[in-house]
Amino acid sequence: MRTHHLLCVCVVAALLAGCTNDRGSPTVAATTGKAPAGTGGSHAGDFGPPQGEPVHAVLTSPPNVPPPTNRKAPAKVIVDLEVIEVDKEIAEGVQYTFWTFGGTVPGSFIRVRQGDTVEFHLKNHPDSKMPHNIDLHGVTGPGGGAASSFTAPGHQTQFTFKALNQGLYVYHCATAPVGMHVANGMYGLILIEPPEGLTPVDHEFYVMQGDFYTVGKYREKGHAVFDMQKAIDENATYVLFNGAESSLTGPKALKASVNQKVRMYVGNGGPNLISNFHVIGEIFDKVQYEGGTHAQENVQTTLIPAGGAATVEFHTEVPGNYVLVDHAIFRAFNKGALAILEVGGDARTDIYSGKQVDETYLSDKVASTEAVSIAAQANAAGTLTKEQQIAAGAALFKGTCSTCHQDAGQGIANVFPPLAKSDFLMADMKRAVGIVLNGLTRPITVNGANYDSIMPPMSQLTDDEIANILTYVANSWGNSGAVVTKKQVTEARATTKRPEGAAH
Ligand code: HEC
Ligand SMILES: [Cu+2]
Repeated sequence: MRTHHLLCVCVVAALLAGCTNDRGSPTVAATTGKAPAGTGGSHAGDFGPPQGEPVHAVLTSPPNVPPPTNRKAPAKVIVDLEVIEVDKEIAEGVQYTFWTFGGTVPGSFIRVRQGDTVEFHLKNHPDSKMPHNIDLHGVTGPGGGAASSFTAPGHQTQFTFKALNQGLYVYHCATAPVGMHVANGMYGLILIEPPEGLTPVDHEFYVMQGDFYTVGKYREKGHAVFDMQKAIDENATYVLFNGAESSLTGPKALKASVNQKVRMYVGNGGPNLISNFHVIGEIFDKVQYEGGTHAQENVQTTLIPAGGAATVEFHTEVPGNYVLVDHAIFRAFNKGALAILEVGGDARTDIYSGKQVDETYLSDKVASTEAVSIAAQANAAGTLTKEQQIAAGAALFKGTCSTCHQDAGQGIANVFPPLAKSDFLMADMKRAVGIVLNGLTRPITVNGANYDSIMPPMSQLTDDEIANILTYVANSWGNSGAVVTKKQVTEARATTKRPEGAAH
């Protein structure tokens, strides 16, 4: 109805004034009555000198977004941003040294109004090892500020810019080697509101994708180190929302209720990969693609370039878990690009019948992996117990192996052999390590029944994950009680010939 009405307006306007065939024009024409000429770009964004007392920008950590500026005139806005190099978890039991704007990945969210004069203070913490600077894509001037903000550890610099163009912009560090600074997490978003502000919504969230490159494998426990060659080869170890695998899952999931309007400011820091941003089970009512002014409607997946952003909006109808992914789907399930929006409220069976399939679809991604982390720490400290291995193995088994072998290891007759009381398994635990690493394609007999099927190689699991899973299996459902150590798996991995196409 609404669209139809707006189209009529545009048709009338077109007859009278010559309507350009531009995607955003009907709305612009209908709401402002002006010629649909966009926002006039930087020429139209200078509303003169700042008025009133200077204000300090409210900076927020992801996934939070500062409140609207609610200002009607240009102001002088002071931004204080501190660069801090921090050790944090990139995945359960995996530490990484991030370089950050404001202590988080992505960096603090900055929100100003078009026409504001921004006095930018960049501080580099005295404990930093590196000099840093900042290039804001919303700045008109050399290097987007980078040329004026090179800041050594323990120093601070200052530069001022006028925010001429409205939009959602990425900022990032641009100190050599630029790719390394970006890959270590040095990026964030600055929103330059249109002068009239944005329409109110119930929730605003700040989500930013980035790709990470480590010497070790995905989820390999311990302190992961940046891998320059993998970064040059664009061979990401992790692809993440908000800088860590569990930053927006479990207790940290985003939360909303049914019948609410949700707006997400979604950035992509890169350094290399384009995001195919998608929310499983939702349709974006509106996408301001590329962070610009025009909007596309009814979008399933939107492309966000490295060093770009998009504003997506949708309305919630049905309660449940909605999963944010990079729909280049191995990134979601095998590199970490997955986040959850929990929508609470009453069921709407008229819109969606309600059978929940989250559990197997998302496997271990939504389950708590605390036990895995505890086991990894104990392993590093040399204090790992059988009980800790079993607890970690139980968490990992669910979703990884249970999809086929079933939750209680009972298997499915003629298709997936049982692991519970399996004579085949118990006869040779070393062989079992090889099966998990390399898969199995030859006919076997388990407890008198024949199987001639295919188990895919699970070599994406780390050595301690495989050790913990098999220890759990060996100590469950009436099995022998054997223990498999990480060392045994490492040896098996080093000595077995990798089948064609198997990872590592
Ligand atoms: C995609 C389905 C699938 C997944 C996932 C899977 N398996 Fe299997 N597994 C099979 C099939 C099928 C066989 C039998 C292969 C054959 O007939 O050669 C098998 C065989 C086995 C065997 C030897 C037979 C037995 O019952 O003792 C073991 C041990 C085993 N799997 C362990 C695991 C473990 C541990 C995991 C998780 C890390 C796992 N599997 C994940 C399908 C799967
Ligand atoms: Cu830097």
